[in-house]
Amino acid sequence: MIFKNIPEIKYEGPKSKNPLAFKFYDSDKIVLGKKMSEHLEFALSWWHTLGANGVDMFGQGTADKSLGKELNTMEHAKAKVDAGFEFMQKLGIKYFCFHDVDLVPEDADINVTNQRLDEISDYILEKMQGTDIKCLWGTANMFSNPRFMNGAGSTNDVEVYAFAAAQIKKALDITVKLGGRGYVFWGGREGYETLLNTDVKFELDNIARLMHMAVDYGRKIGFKDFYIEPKPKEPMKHQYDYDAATAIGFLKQYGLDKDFKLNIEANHATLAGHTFEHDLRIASINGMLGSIDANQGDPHLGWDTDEFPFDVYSATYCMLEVLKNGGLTGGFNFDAKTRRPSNTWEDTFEAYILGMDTFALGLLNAEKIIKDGRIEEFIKQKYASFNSTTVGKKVLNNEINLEELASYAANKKYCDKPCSGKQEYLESIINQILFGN
Ligand code: XLS
Ligand code: NI
Ligand code: NI
Repeated sequence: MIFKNIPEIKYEGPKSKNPLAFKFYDSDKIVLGKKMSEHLEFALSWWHTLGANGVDMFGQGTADKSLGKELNTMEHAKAKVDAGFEFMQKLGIKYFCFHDVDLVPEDADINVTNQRLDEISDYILEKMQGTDIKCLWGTANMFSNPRFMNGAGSTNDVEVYAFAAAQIKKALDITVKLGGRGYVFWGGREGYETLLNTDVKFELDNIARLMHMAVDYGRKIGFKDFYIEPKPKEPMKHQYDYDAATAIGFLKQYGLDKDFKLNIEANHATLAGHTFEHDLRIASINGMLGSIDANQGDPHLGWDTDEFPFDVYSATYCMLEVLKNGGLTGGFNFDAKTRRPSNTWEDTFEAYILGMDTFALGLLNAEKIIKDGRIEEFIKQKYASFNSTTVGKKVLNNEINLEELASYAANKKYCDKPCSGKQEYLESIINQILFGN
Protein backbone atom coordinates (compact mmCIF):
# COMPACT_ATOMS: atom_id res chain seq x y z
CA MET A 1 0.00 0.00 0.00
CA ILE A 2 1.32 3.44 -0.95
CA PHE A 3 -1.19 5.82 0.62
CA LYS A 4 -1.18 4.23 4.07
CA ASN A 5 -2.94 7.09 5.80
CA ILE A 6 -5.75 7.36 3.29
CA PRO A 7 -8.75 5.12 3.88
CA GLU A 8 -11.28 4.08 1.28
CA ILE A 9 -13.34 7.22 0.63
CA LYS A 10 -16.99 6.67 1.50
CA TYR A 11 -20.17 8.70 1.28
CA GLU A 12 -21.00 10.18 4.69
CA GLY A 13 -23.54 12.83 3.69
CA PRO A 14 -23.67 16.65 3.72
CA LYS A 15 -23.23 16.94 7.50
CA SER A 16 -19.98 14.99 7.66
CA LYS A 17 -16.89 16.89 8.81
CA ASN A 18 -14.55 14.13 7.70
CA PRO A 19 -12.19 15.62 5.08
CA LEU A 20 -11.70 12.18 3.55
CA ALA A 21 -15.37 11.40 2.87
CA PHE A 22 -17.86 12.31 0.18
CA LYS A 23 -20.55 14.74 1.25
CA PHE A 24 -22.66 14.55 -1.93
CA TYR A 25 -21.25 11.86 -4.23
CA ASP A 26 -23.24 8.77 -3.32
CA SER A 27 -22.34 6.34 -6.11
CA ASP A 28 -25.40 4.05 -5.88
CA LYS A 29 -28.00 6.77 -5.35
CA ILE A 30 -30.59 6.70 -8.12
CA VAL A 31 -31.03 9.98 -9.95
CA LEU A 32 -33.51 10.15 -12.85
CA GLY A 33 -33.54 6.37 -13.12
CA LYS A 34 -29.78 5.78 -13.14
CA LYS A 35 -27.07 5.41 -10.53
CA MET A 36 -25.02 8.49 -9.81
CA SER A 37 -21.92 6.53 -10.82
CA GLU A 38 -23.52 5.80 -14.21
CA HIS A 39 -24.30 9.46 -14.83
CA LEU A 40 -20.86 10.49 -13.66
CA GLU A 41 -18.17 8.28 -15.15
CA PHE A 42 -15.16 9.96 -13.59
CA ALA A 43 -11.62 9.49 -14.80
CA LEU A 44 -8.21 10.14 -13.29
CA SER A 45 -5.78 12.14 -15.45
CA TRP A 46 -2.42 10.38 -15.43
CA TRP A 47 -0.49 13.56 -16.22
CA HIS A 48 -1.78 15.82 -13.46
CA THR A 49 -2.39 13.26 -10.79
CA LEU A 50 0.67 11.08 -11.12
CA GLY A 51 2.99 13.51 -12.88
CA ALA A 52 2.47 17.19 -12.08
CA ASN A 53 4.56 18.37 -9.15
CA GLY A 54 3.67 22.05 -9.02
CA VAL A 55 6.53 23.26 -11.18
CA ASP A 56 5.80 26.63 -12.79
CA MET A 57 7.69 29.23 -14.81
CA PHE A 58 9.05 30.76 -11.60
CA GLY A 59 9.99 27.79 -9.52
CA GLN A 60 10.65 24.13 -9.03
CA GLY A 61 8.08 21.56 -8.09
CA THR A 62 6.64 21.62 -4.59
CA ALA A 63 5.17 18.12 -4.50
CA ASP A 64 7.23 14.96 -4.27
CA LYS A 65 5.72 12.53 -6.74
CA SER A 66 8.75 10.28 -6.93
CA LEU A 67 7.02 7.53 -4.94
CA GLY A 68 10.45 6.69 -3.58
CA LYS A 69 11.85 5.89 -7.06
CA GLU A 70 14.26 7.60 -9.38
CA LEU A 71 12.33 9.82 -11.79
CA ASN A 72 12.32 8.95 -15.51
CA THR A 73 12.90 5.25 -14.97
CA MET A 74 10.65 2.27 -15.67
CA GLU A 75 10.63 1.56 -11.91
CA HIS A 76 9.07 4.95 -11.41
CA ALA A 77 6.64 4.37 -14.30
CA LYS A 78 5.49 1.15 -12.60
CA ALA A 79 5.24 2.82 -9.21
CA LYS A 80 2.92 5.35 -10.86
CA VAL A 81 0.71 2.51 -12.05
CA ASP A 82 0.60 1.06 -8.53
CA ALA A 83 -0.17 4.49 -7.07
CA GLY A 84 -2.76 5.30 -9.74
CA PHE A 85 -4.68 2.08 -9.19
CA GLU A 86 -4.65 2.44 -5.41
CA PHE A 87 -5.77 6.05 -5.81
CA MET A 88 -8.66 5.14 -8.12
CA GLN A 89 -9.75 2.22 -5.98
CA LYS A 90 -9.81 4.30 -2.83
CA LEU A 91 -11.99 6.91 -4.52
CA GLY A 92 -14.17 4.50 -6.48
CA ILE A 93 -13.00 5.99 -9.80
CA LYS A 94 -13.39 3.54 -12.68
CA TYR A 95 -11.46 5.19 -15.50
CA PHE A 96 -8.16 6.80 -16.33
CA CYS A 97 -6.86 8.94 -19.22
CA PHE A 98 -3.27 9.17 -20.42
CA HIS A 99 -0.81 10.61 -22.93
CA ASP A 100 1.83 8.17 -24.21
CA VAL A 101 4.63 9.99 -22.39
CA ASP A 102 2.70 10.13 -19.11
CA LEU A 103 3.07 6.36 -18.92
CA VAL A 104 6.79 6.02 -19.62
CA PRO A 105 9.82 8.25 -20.01
CA GLU A 106 10.37 9.13 -23.66
CA ASP A 107 13.63 8.01 -25.24
CA ALA A 108 15.36 9.76 -28.14
CA ASP A 109 14.76 6.55 -30.15
CA ILE A 110 11.05 6.05 -30.74
CA ASN A 111 11.51 2.27 -30.88
CA VAL A 112 12.77 2.28 -27.31
CA THR A 113 9.84 4.43 -26.20
CA ASN A 114 7.46 2.02 -27.93
CA GLN A 115 9.02 -0.99 -26.19
CA ARG A 116 8.55 0.78 -22.89
CA LEU A 117 4.92 1.43 -23.77
CA ASP A 118 4.44 -2.29 -24.50
CA GLU A 119 5.97 -3.15 -21.14
CA ILE A 120 3.98 -0.66 -19.12
CA SER A 121 0.70 -1.52 -20.84
CA ASP A 122 1.28 -5.21 -19.99
CA TYR A 123 1.78 -4.11 -16.40
CA ILE A 124 -1.39 -1.98 -16.46
CA LEU A 125 -3.37 -4.85 -17.97
CA GLU A 126 -2.25 -7.10 -15.13
CA LYS A 127 -3.31 -4.45 -12.63
CA MET A 128 -6.69 -4.08 -14.30
CA GLN A 129 -7.49 -7.73 -13.74
CA GLY A 130 -9.67 -8.23 -10.73
CA THR A 131 -10.70 -4.57 -10.70
CA ASP A 132 -13.43 -2.78 -12.65
CA ILE A 133 -11.01 -0.03 -13.69
CA LYS A 134 -10.74 0.74 -17.40
CA CYS A 135 -9.15 3.24 -19.71
CA LEU A 136 -11.46 6.10 -20.72
CA TRP A 137 -9.28 7.61 -23.41
CA GLY A 138 -5.71 7.82 -24.53
CA THR A 139 -3.80 10.36 -26.55
CA ALA A 140 -0.35 11.15 -27.87
CA ASN A 141 1.56 14.07 -26.44
CA MET A 142 2.45 16.01 -29.59
CA PHE A 143 3.31 19.26 -27.85
CA SER A 144 6.08 18.76 -25.24
CA ASN A 145 8.96 17.47 -27.35
CA PRO A 146 10.93 20.27 -29.08
CA ARG A 147 10.37 18.61 -32.47
CA PHE A 148 6.77 19.81 -32.28
CA MET A 149 7.66 23.48 -31.84
CA ASN A 150 6.14 24.31 -35.23
CA GLY A 151 3.21 21.94 -34.74
CA ALA A 152 2.51 18.23 -35.16
CA GLY A 153 -0.19 17.87 -37.84
CA SER A 154 0.52 21.50 -38.68
CA THR A 155 4.29 21.19 -38.85
CA ASN A 156 6.32 22.46 -41.79
CA ASP A 157 8.53 19.37 -41.74
CA VAL A 158 7.40 16.02 -43.10
CA GLU A 159 9.75 14.13 -40.75
CA VAL A 160 8.08 15.68 -37.73
CA TYR A 161 4.75 14.82 -39.35
CA ALA A 162 5.83 11.19 -39.65
CA PHE A 163 6.85 11.12 -35.97
CA ALA A 164 3.46 12.55 -35.02
CA ALA A 165 1.83 9.77 -37.06
CA ALA A 166 4.01 7.17 -35.34
CA GLN A 167 3.03 8.45 -31.91
CA ILE A 168 -0.67 8.49 -32.80
CA LYS A 169 -0.46 4.93 -34.13
CA LYS A 170 1.23 3.65 -30.98
CA ALA A 171 -1.10 5.58 -28.66
CA LEU A 172 -4.07 4.10 -30.53
CA ASP A 173 -2.59 0.61 -30.19
CA ILE A 174 -2.05 1.06 -26.47
CA THR A 175 -5.51 2.57 -25.97
CA VAL A 176 -7.12 -0.41 -27.72
CA LYS A 177 -4.94 -2.82 -25.76
CA LEU A 178 -6.17 -1.25 -22.52
CA GLY A 179 -9.80 -1.42 -23.65
CA GLY A 180 -9.96 2.38 -23.94
CA ARG A 181 -13.22 3.93 -25.08
CA GLY A 182 -11.82 6.96 -26.86
CA TYR A 183 -8.90 8.78 -28.41
CA VAL A 184 -8.51 12.55 -27.99
CA PHE A 185 -6.78 15.08 -30.21
CA TRP A 186 -5.83 18.21 -28.33
CA GLY A 187 -3.88 20.45 -30.69
CA GLY A 188 -1.59 22.24 -28.28
CA ARG A 189 0.88 23.24 -30.99
CA GLU A 190 -1.63 23.21 -33.84
CA GLY A 191 -1.79 26.94 -34.32
CA TYR A 192 0.51 29.85 -34.94
CA GLU A 193 2.02 33.07 -33.63
CA THR A 194 2.29 35.13 -36.82
CA LEU A 195 1.10 34.94 -40.41
CA LEU A 196 4.55 36.13 -41.43
CA ASN A 197 5.78 32.55 -41.16
CA THR A 198 2.57 30.53 -41.54
CA ASP A 199 0.51 29.01 -44.37
CA VAL A 200 -2.77 28.50 -42.50
CA LYS A 201 -4.57 26.59 -45.25
CA PHE A 202 -1.63 24.23 -45.77
CA GLU A 203 -1.53 23.51 -42.03
CA LEU A 204 -5.27 22.91 -41.69
CA ASP A 205 -5.27 20.58 -44.73
CA ASN A 206 -2.41 18.59 -43.23
CA ILE A 207 -4.02 18.31 -39.79
CA ALA A 208 -7.14 16.94 -41.46
CA ARG A 209 -5.05 14.45 -43.48
CA LEU A 210 -3.46 13.17 -40.28
CA MET A 211 -6.86 12.83 -38.61
CA HIS A 212 -8.21 10.89 -41.60
CA MET A 213 -5.21 8.56 -41.38
CA ALA A 214 -5.85 8.10 -37.65
CA VAL A 215 -9.50 7.28 -38.30
CA ASP A 216 -8.63 4.84 -41.10
CA TYR A 217 -6.11 3.05 -38.90
CA GLY A 218 -8.41 3.20 -35.87
CA ARG A 219 -11.23 1.55 -37.84
CA LYS A 220 -8.84 -1.24 -38.86
CA ILE A 221 -8.09 -2.08 -35.24
CA GLY A 222 -11.71 -1.78 -34.14
CA PHE A 223 -11.58 1.67 -32.66
CA LYS A 224 -14.70 3.80 -32.34
CA ASP A 225 -14.70 7.13 -30.54
CA PHE A 226 -12.46 9.97 -31.68
CA TYR A 227 -12.62 13.38 -30.03
CA ILE A 228 -11.26 16.85 -30.62
CA GLU A 229 -10.68 18.93 -27.50
CA PRO A 230 -11.03 22.61 -28.46
CA LYS A 231 -8.90 25.30 -26.87
CA PRO A 232 -8.48 28.87 -28.12
CA LYS A 233 -4.92 29.65 -27.05
CA GLU A 234 -2.04 28.57 -24.82
CA PRO A 235 0.52 27.49 -25.69
CA MET A 236 -0.05 29.00 -29.18
CA LYS A 237 -1.48 32.47 -29.70
CA HIS A 238 -4.03 31.25 -32.24
CA GLN A 239 -5.05 27.63 -31.83
CA TYR A 240 -7.00 26.20 -34.75
CA ASP A 241 -9.59 24.36 -32.62
CA TYR A 242 -10.61 27.62 -30.96
CA ASP A 243 -13.92 26.48 -29.49
CA ALA A 244 -16.71 23.98 -30.11
CA ALA A 245 -18.18 25.90 -33.06
CA THR A 246 -14.79 26.27 -34.75
CA ALA A 247 -13.88 22.61 -34.26
CA ILE A 248 -17.26 21.53 -35.65
CA GLY A 249 -16.76 23.75 -38.70
CA PHE A 250 -13.32 22.20 -39.25
CA LEU A 251 -14.66 18.65 -38.91
CA LYS A 252 -17.49 19.35 -41.37
CA GLN A 253 -15.20 21.12 -43.82
CA TYR A 254 -12.90 18.10 -43.98
CA GLY A 255 -15.53 15.36 -43.88
CA LEU A 256 -14.57 14.20 -40.38
CA ASP A 257 -17.81 15.07 -38.60
CA LYS A 258 -19.15 11.52 -38.67
CA ASP A 259 -16.01 10.19 -37.03
CA PHE A 260 -15.39 12.75 -34.32
CA LYS A 261 -17.16 14.14 -31.31
CA LEU A 262 -15.88 16.83 -28.97
CA ASN A 263 -14.25 16.62 -25.57
CA ILE A 264 -15.25 19.91 -23.95
CA GLU A 265 -13.02 21.28 -21.19
CA ALA A 266 -14.54 23.89 -18.89
CA ASN A 267 -11.41 26.01 -18.61
CA HIS A 268 -10.93 25.99 -22.39
CA ALA A 269 -14.48 27.21 -22.99
CA THR A 270 -13.97 30.09 -20.57
CA LEU A 271 -10.61 30.96 -22.16
CA ALA A 272 -12.53 31.27 -25.44
CA GLY A 273 -14.80 33.84 -23.80
CA HIS A 274 -17.72 31.41 -23.43
CA THR A 275 -19.38 29.80 -20.49
CA PHE A 276 -18.75 26.07 -20.08
CA GLU A 277 -22.41 25.38 -20.80
CA HIS A 278 -22.28 27.38 -24.03
CA ASP A 279 -19.68 25.09 -25.57
CA LEU A 280 -21.51 22.03 -24.23
CA ARG A 281 -24.71 23.26 -25.89
CA ILE A 282 -23.05 23.99 -29.23
CA ALA A 283 -21.47 20.52 -29.24
CA SER A 284 -24.71 18.88 -28.17
CA ILE A 285 -27.04 20.47 -30.74
CA ASN A 286 -24.61 19.32 -33.42
CA GLY A 287 -24.73 15.76 -32.11
CA MET A 288 -21.09 16.01 -31.08
CA LEU A 289 -21.02 16.28 -27.31
CA GLY A 290 -19.04 13.19 -26.39
CA SER A 291 -16.88 13.81 -23.37
CA ILE A 292 -15.86 16.35 -20.75
CA ASP A 293 -12.57 17.50 -19.25
CA ALA A 294 -13.82 18.51 -15.82
CA ASN A 295 -11.99 21.44 -14.30
CA GLN A 296 -12.44 25.17 -13.89
CA GLY A 297 -10.50 28.34 -14.52
CA ASP A 298 -9.99 31.42 -12.44
CA PRO A 299 -11.78 34.57 -13.63
CA HIS A 300 -8.81 36.66 -12.52
CA LEU A 301 -6.19 34.70 -14.42
CA GLY A 302 -6.04 34.52 -18.18
CA TRP A 303 -4.69 31.01 -18.63
CA ASP A 304 -5.60 27.37 -18.23
CA THR A 305 -5.34 27.01 -14.46
CA ASP A 306 -6.92 23.51 -14.50
CA GLU A 307 -8.44 23.85 -11.04
CA PHE A 308 -10.56 21.16 -9.51
CA PRO A 309 -14.18 22.19 -10.04
CA PHE A 310 -15.97 23.71 -7.08
CA ASP A 311 -18.34 26.11 -8.85
CA VAL A 312 -21.70 24.48 -8.22
CA TYR A 313 -23.63 26.77 -10.57
CA SER A 314 -21.32 25.84 -13.42
CA ALA A 315 -21.55 22.12 -12.60
CA THR A 316 -25.34 22.44 -12.44
CA TYR A 317 -25.58 24.06 -15.88
CA CYS A 318 -23.11 21.50 -17.18
CA MET A 319 -25.20 18.60 -15.91
CA LEU A 320 -28.35 20.09 -17.43
CA GLU A 321 -26.61 19.97 -20.81
CA VAL A 322 -25.31 16.45 -20.23
CA LEU A 323 -28.78 15.20 -19.26
CA LYS A 324 -30.35 16.89 -22.28
CA ASN A 325 -27.68 15.23 -24.39
CA GLY A 326 -28.75 11.83 -23.05
CA GLY A 327 -25.41 11.38 -21.25
CA LEU A 328 -21.92 11.11 -22.70
CA THR A 329 -20.12 8.41 -24.67
CA GLY A 330 -16.93 9.53 -22.95
CA GLY A 331 -16.97 10.49 -19.31
CA PHE A 332 -15.69 13.18 -16.98
CA ASN A 333 -11.92 13.35 -16.95
CA PHE A 334 -10.51 15.43 -14.13
CA ASP A 335 -8.04 17.40 -16.22
CA ALA A 336 -7.22 19.26 -13.02
CA LYS A 337 -4.40 19.73 -10.56
CA THR A 338 -4.09 20.99 -7.01
CA ARG A 339 -2.69 24.48 -6.43
CA ARG A 340 1.09 24.63 -6.02
CA PRO A 341 1.01 24.94 -2.22
CA SER A 342 -1.38 21.95 -1.91
CA ASN A 343 1.57 19.67 -2.24
CA THR A 344 0.71 16.41 -0.49
CA TRP A 345 -1.02 13.26 -1.73
CA GLU A 346 -3.73 13.93 0.83
CA ASP A 347 -4.39 17.25 -0.94
CA THR A 348 -4.82 15.36 -4.20
CA PHE A 349 -7.35 12.99 -2.61
CA GLU A 350 -9.22 15.96 -1.17
CA ALA A 351 -9.17 17.64 -4.58
CA TYR A 352 -10.85 14.64 -6.21
CA ILE A 353 -13.39 14.53 -3.39
CA LEU A 354 -14.13 18.21 -4.08
CA GLY A 355 -14.50 17.62 -7.82
CA MET A 356 -16.68 14.53 -7.46
CA ASP A 357 -18.89 16.20 -4.84
CA THR A 358 -19.25 19.28 -7.05
CA PHE A 359 -20.48 17.22 -9.99
CA ALA A 360 -22.76 15.20 -7.73
CA LEU A 361 -24.30 18.49 -6.58
CA GLY A 362 -24.55 19.59 -10.19
CA LEU A 363 -26.41 16.40 -11.06
CA LEU A 364 -28.78 16.65 -8.09
CA ASN A 365 -29.50 20.30 -8.87
CA ALA A 366 -30.07 19.59 -12.55
CA GLU A 367 -32.56 16.90 -11.57
CA LYS A 368 -34.40 19.42 -9.37
CA ILE A 369 -34.48 22.03 -12.15
CA ILE A 370 -35.87 19.49 -14.61
CA LYS A 371 -38.49 18.27 -12.15
CA ASP A 372 -39.47 21.82 -11.25
CA GLY A 373 -40.12 22.44 -14.93
CA ARG A 374 -40.49 26.23 -14.78
CA ILE A 375 -37.33 27.01 -16.75
CA GLU A 376 -38.14 24.58 -19.54
CA GLU A 377 -41.73 25.77 -19.70
CA PHE A 378 -40.60 29.38 -19.92
CA ILE A 379 -38.36 28.61 -22.87
CA LYS A 380 -41.14 26.68 -24.59
CA GLN A 381 -43.59 29.54 -24.15
CA LYS A 382 -41.05 32.08 -25.33
CA TYR A 383 -41.10 30.58 -28.84
CA ALA A 384 -44.79 29.58 -28.79
CA SER A 385 -45.84 31.99 -31.54
CA PHE A 386 -44.12 29.75 -34.07
CA ASN A 387 -46.15 26.72 -33.03
CA SER A 388 -49.49 28.31 -32.25
CA THR A 389 -50.12 30.47 -35.32
CA THR A 390 -50.63 29.65 -38.99
CA VAL A 391 -47.84 31.94 -40.10
CA GLY A 392 -45.47 30.54 -37.48
CA LYS A 393 -46.15 26.96 -38.54
CA LYS A 394 -45.55 27.90 -42.16
CA VAL A 395 -42.11 29.25 -41.23
CA LEU A 396 -41.22 26.10 -39.34
CA ASN A 397 -42.38 23.95 -42.25
CA ASN A 398 -40.48 26.05 -44.80
CA GLU A 399 -43.77 26.86 -46.54
CA ILE A 400 -43.51 30.62 -46.76
CA ASN A 401 -41.18 32.98 -48.61
CA LEU A 402 -39.83 36.45 -47.97
CA GLU A 403 -42.53 38.28 -50.01
CA GLU A 404 -45.34 36.45 -48.23
CA LEU A 405 -43.88 37.29 -44.83
CA ALA A 406 -43.48 40.91 -45.91
CA SER A 407 -47.15 41.16 -46.92
CA TYR A 408 -48.15 39.47 -43.63
CA ALA A 409 -46.27 42.21 -41.76
CA ALA A 410 -47.80 44.92 -43.98
CA ASN A 411 -51.31 43.66 -43.15
CA LYS A 412 -50.50 43.66 -39.42
CA LYS A 413 -49.11 47.20 -39.65
CA TYR A 414 -47.67 47.24 -36.11
CA CYS A 415 -45.43 44.88 -34.18
CA ASP A 416 -45.84 45.83 -30.57
CA LYS A 417 -45.44 42.72 -28.53
CA PRO A 418 -41.84 41.85 -27.75
CA CYS A 419 -41.88 39.42 -24.85
CA SER A 420 -39.78 39.96 -21.73
CA GLY A 421 -36.74 37.71 -21.35
CA LYS A 422 -37.33 37.67 -17.58
CA GLN A 423 -33.71 36.78 -16.85
CA GLU A 424 -33.73 38.01 -13.25
CA TYR A 425 -36.88 36.06 -12.43
CA LEU A 426 -35.40 32.90 -13.96
CA GLU A 427 -32.16 33.39 -12.01
CA SER A 428 -34.17 33.69 -8.82
CA ILE A 429 -35.90 30.41 -9.66
CA ILE A 430 -32.47 28.78 -9.89
CA ASN A 431 -31.48 30.14 -6.47
CA GLN A 432 -34.79 29.04 -5.00
CA ILE A 433 -34.28 25.52 -6.37
CA LEU A 434 -30.66 25.36 -5.18
CA PHE A 435 -31.13 26.82 -1.72
CA GLY A 436 -34.87 26.66 -1.00
CA ASN A 437 -34.74 23.58 1.18
C1 XLS B 1 -4.33 21.12 -22.18
C2 XLS B 1 -5.26 20.03 -22.42
C3 XLS B 1 -4.66 18.64 -22.32
C4 XLS B 1 -5.58 17.65 -22.99
C5 XLS B 1 -4.96 16.36 -23.35
O1 XLS B 1 -4.71 22.26 -22.00
O2 XLS B 1 -6.35 20.18 -21.57
O3 XLS B 1 -4.39 18.30 -21.01
O4 XLS B 1 -6.70 17.40 -22.20
O5 XLS B 1 -3.89 16.51 -24.21
NI1 NI C 1 -7.90 18.82 -21.31
NI1 NI D 1 -6.55 22.25 -20.55
